[in-house]
Amino acid sequence: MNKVIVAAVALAGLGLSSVALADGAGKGKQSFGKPFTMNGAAMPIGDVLAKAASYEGKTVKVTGLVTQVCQAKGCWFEVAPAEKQKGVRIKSADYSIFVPKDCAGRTATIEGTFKVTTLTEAQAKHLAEDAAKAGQKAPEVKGPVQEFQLAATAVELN
Ligand SMILES: [Cu+2]
Repeated sequence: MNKVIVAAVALAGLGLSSVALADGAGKGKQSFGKPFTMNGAAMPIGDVLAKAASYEGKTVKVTGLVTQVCQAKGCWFEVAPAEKQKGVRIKSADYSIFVPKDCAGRTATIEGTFKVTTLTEAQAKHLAEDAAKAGQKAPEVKGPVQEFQLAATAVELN
């Protein structure tokens, strides 16, 4: 039963991401999810991460560099102040946002709810494997990992 569901979700994800890839070929502006509801400029993600505890559970509008993307389905991506810096993992609040798998290096603006969470070693491993490109080895993961997450409702890629 589980396998059937996973296969169905994977197929749905493939369909959606191939549409997104076709749209994203020119790397213009792309929007995903619902419209933004917060007016005003997005905060640099570094400002939020520097005071992570005070943003726990809050809805924020942030911007940063896409540093990693789920290579399985594009169902999550990571946004950081700069390459090789700790960032925040962005997932859609209701698993409805799939971004192009090649969007690393682009600037993203996201609205969503921020939280600090702890991944089990198994979860962290799974996500590291998702991020590894075909033929690449996932980085090793040991023990639980603290991470920042954003449950996104609106995403814009530039
Ligand atoms: Cu994924």
